[in-house]
Amino acid sequence: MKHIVSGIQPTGSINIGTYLGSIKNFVALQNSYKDHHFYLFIADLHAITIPKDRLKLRKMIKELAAIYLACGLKEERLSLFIQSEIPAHSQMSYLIQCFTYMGELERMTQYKDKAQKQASVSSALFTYPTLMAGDILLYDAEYVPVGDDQKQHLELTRDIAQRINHRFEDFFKVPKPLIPKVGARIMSLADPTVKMSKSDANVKSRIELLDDDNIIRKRIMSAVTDSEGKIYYDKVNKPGLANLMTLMGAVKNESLAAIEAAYQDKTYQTFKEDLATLVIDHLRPIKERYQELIKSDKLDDILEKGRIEAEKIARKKVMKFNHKLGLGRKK
Ligand code: AQP
Repeated sequence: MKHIVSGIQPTGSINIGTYLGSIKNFVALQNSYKDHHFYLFIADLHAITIPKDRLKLRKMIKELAAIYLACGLKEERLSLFIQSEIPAHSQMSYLIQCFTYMGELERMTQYKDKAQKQASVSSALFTYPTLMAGDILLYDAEYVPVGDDQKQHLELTRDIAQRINHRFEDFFKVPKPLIPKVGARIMSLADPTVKMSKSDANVKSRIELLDDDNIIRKRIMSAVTDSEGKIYYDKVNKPGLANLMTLMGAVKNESLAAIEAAYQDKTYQTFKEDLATLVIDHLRPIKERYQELIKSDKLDDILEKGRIEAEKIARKKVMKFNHKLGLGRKK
């Protein structure tokens, strides 16, 4: 059985950017990659590379677990687990650091962006890509579905895997990225030059999956556009409108050309009203399923089953790697 691996950080309530860039894609992949098993995790170790409030983090971990399932992932084809509950992730990250160069980590654009926003930068933020590489390589993933912004980290993972394989004869499977064609990068509604993020201080920058309908409509109606008043896709000169068109395309599974054709004679107001209705209708069943899941014991059972399944694979892989490296005692 081949494996697909991915994770999301519980750094805040899940927004429509993360949903369209990753979770919606996972659901589609579960339907098209029927012979693959999914290892999906809640990346809580990644989340603490920037300090987090303890109680809020715990709440977000549970919320994210429920969101994954509420979005339509089938539990029977999935091991859903919490990263920190599998010690092999931290162990593998350290081993991988021994094969990663400072220069490689210094080139990571996400590190540079995030470090800029911090008064003091933890070394874990710097080595974050080695934790991510370990997350993937532990499970010998065939594919890793990621948004556009994680592409660089995945390329580094591939480089490290190839470097280790060169020394230890194909020890790791070299993973391939799966990047969605539309929705790979949803931008902030308040500033379309930056990515929509869970931790953006401006709540108007995003739509959260659990937002009330009236908030969703308000956010879309007040999203930044331009004064030209004509609907066509131009990412450079009309980034706000281009972002909303991308949003519509990703929710509807429709091409930008089709959206352009449907709205060429319409106003921004009509377009935004239609987009708001579309998003509200799309999120309604997700919110309903979420409310059922968050109250039930089922969620804990699924996370425990996922922990046991993931632990089995990950522990074996890290032990094997320890052995290859000559660590510990020979058994
Ligand atoms: N705006 C987005 N558009 C498309 N895809 C996105 N992803 C995140 N934001 C968008 C994709 O979702 C996956 C999980 O991301 P993550 O939460 O692990 O990390 P992130 O990219 O750092 O997300 P945030 O929201 O920006 O987190 P904070 O604010 O905590 O830094 C990834 O595949 C990502 O590409």
